[in-house]
Amino acid sequence: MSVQLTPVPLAATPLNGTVVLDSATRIEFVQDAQGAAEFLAEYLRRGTRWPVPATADNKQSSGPVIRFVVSEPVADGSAPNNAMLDAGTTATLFAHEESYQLRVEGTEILVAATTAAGWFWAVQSLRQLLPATLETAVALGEPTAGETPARKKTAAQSMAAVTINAVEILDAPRFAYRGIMLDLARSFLTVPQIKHQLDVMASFKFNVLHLHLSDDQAWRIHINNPAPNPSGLDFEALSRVGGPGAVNTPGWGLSPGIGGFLTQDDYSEIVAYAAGLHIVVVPEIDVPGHVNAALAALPALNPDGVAKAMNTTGEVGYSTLDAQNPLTRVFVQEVFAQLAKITPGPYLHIGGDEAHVTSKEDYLSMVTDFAALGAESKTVIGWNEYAQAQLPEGSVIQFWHGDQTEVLRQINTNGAKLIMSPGAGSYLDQKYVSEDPIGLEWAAMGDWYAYYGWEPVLDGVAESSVLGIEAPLWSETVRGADQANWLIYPRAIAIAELAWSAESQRNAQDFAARLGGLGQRLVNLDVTFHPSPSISWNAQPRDPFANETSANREE
Ligand code: TNX
Repeated sequence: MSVQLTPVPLAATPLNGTVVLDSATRIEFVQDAQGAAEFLAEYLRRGTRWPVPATADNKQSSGPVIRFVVSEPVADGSAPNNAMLDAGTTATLFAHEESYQLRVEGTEILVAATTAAGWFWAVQSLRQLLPATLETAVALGEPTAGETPARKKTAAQSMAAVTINAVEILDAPRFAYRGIMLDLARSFLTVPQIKHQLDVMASFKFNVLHLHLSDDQAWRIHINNPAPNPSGLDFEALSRVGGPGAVNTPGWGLSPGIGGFLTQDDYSEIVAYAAGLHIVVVPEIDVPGHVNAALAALPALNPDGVAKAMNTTGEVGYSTLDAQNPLTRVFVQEVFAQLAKITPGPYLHIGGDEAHVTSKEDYLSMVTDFAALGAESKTVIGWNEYAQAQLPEGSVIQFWHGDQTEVLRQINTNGAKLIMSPGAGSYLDQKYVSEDPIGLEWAAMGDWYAYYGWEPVLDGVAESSVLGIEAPLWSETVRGADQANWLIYPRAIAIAELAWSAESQRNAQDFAARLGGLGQRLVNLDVTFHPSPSISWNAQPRDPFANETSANREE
């Protein structure tokens, strides 16, 4: 088997000997690498109880030392030298802003990159070269139940020494966009649960968290009433009326969906925490369909001026905004503007899927307008149906199913970029097997293998038009973080490798062996993964369904 790293790196060359880290281990960093260096220092301190001083100097003194440096430029021949890569590959590799080099040899570990993200991903790789016991959480006697970021825990006792085999790793991602989507609308997750998810995602080099914040059943982000508020729309009713909603029909999930909403401060807290992990948050407000909760909160958006009743079934495709109502665009503009203002990332997701009761003419006119409104401050993303509309140049299309004609037209004539989220192969809400207690089955049931083995570049599309891959977790049947993690892991790890690793390095058998070795790490991170029977796991998770009563289970 190759080096024990997932996603598998572009190149890993075993070197002679080992590096021994102990309580004298220090970290030295160039200024730009401070964030990653301090992340690692804190990680080592908590996992080992060593002091691990981290300083911005470069004394070149003897080890054990972990040195964060700037990658040498390639052109002058002083390129990182690696037997597995020719000079051309090395040059391309090191032109990539997220690339890094990790050299473990003698008494030091060299962490080389040119960007904060590059150093940070190097640290995530280094984590996996260290013992799983450093992933401090449950194993050290402080169960978190998914409530607290696991890496905030501290080891019970000081560790003696850690030995790492000497190795050189050169790495860079295949795709720039590597995401997971959480559907907060059908069932809510709390801020600590979302932060925990971010911690785990970062360890597999995911760099996007897409939050599905509104749907028929609920509205999950507080919107303030603007002052002045000439439309008279009571935006604060969105979270007041729509916040408590969730999928709540027998047969959908083992227990009722969970309500709640994020204040704008909650949202900003998530965004800031994600930024510290080099993860960008993409907020989604789904329009013009999937809007029943908004129509329940704001009567004036309805053609007859009467508020819809909240609807907490799992049905889709029955609601629509009214293209003829002038308040529709006022509503969308205000919501987008407030969300854009608290979103430092470049993207705003405007939905656009399954508007089955919107006439084609109304759909095209609304989505064209909504995309233009979103594009005033961000690059818009929409589900692939929205490719029929007139989109601003360079918009992003998230492909989930159906006809590709309009998608290809937008890519080939309007500079659109693609995010691949095919139902079969990336949807994390689908069951593993039909007996599963939760999950849907409309797209395709399957385990990690089905998520590992597909080609993300569509026929007729250049690889450069594919931004990346996102795996969505829809939550009609998912209750809380443990059940979410059971559906997400290990399949999202397959997606992480598909999104990060070079096609030439991917191998299902090798992946399966590495995956089994991640079991203890996931357990220590308090991730209640699905113990896929085809994998020989080195540890088993606790039961994510333990809190469901047998009455619930029989439903
Ligand atoms: C389709 S995927 C939807 C969601 C559902 C999901 C369930 C997409 C853009 N729309 O509204 O939650 O199927 O798998």
